[in-house]
Amino acid sequence: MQKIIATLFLASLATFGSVQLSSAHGFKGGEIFIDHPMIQEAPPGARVLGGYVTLQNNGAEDDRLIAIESPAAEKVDLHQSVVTDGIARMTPLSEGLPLPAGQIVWLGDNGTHAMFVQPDRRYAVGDELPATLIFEKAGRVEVTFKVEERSTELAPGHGDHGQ
Ligand SMILES: [Cu+2]
Repeated sequence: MQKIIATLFLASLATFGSVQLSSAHGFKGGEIFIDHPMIQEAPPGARVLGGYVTLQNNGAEDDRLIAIESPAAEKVDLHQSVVTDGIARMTPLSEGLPLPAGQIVWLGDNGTHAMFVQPDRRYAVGDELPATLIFEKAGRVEVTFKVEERSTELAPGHGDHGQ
């Protein structure tokens, strides 16, 4: 289960403070506040892009991110990278990402990420990708992922995946 994570979230803000400030953007779907959906810039020809987003459940009921769709990619998977003996492996988040009532969850914690497979073109820093987040209760919410500079803090080993 995902651990929630005020502390890690704050740590990430510290790490990416300037980026966060310069490109903060948020969306709202029902009781879910969707903060700062971002994608890490990848080298030309990359077949996958890693996406990250902060999800704040302000409601009284638990919810769940069950899927992401994007017209800019062949498909989007929810993944978790687990590093075992120095080798990163991807496992699907088959139950989605749980969003307990009153909690902030970062898709990005513990190696979790959205994987945009086969993007339709190269996306560079500053570009935007449209996507729809699909929640169990809050339903479908349209958002925009912004492309930012790559950081090794996110999804260890992701660069080795699928390339
Ligand atoms: Cu992945």
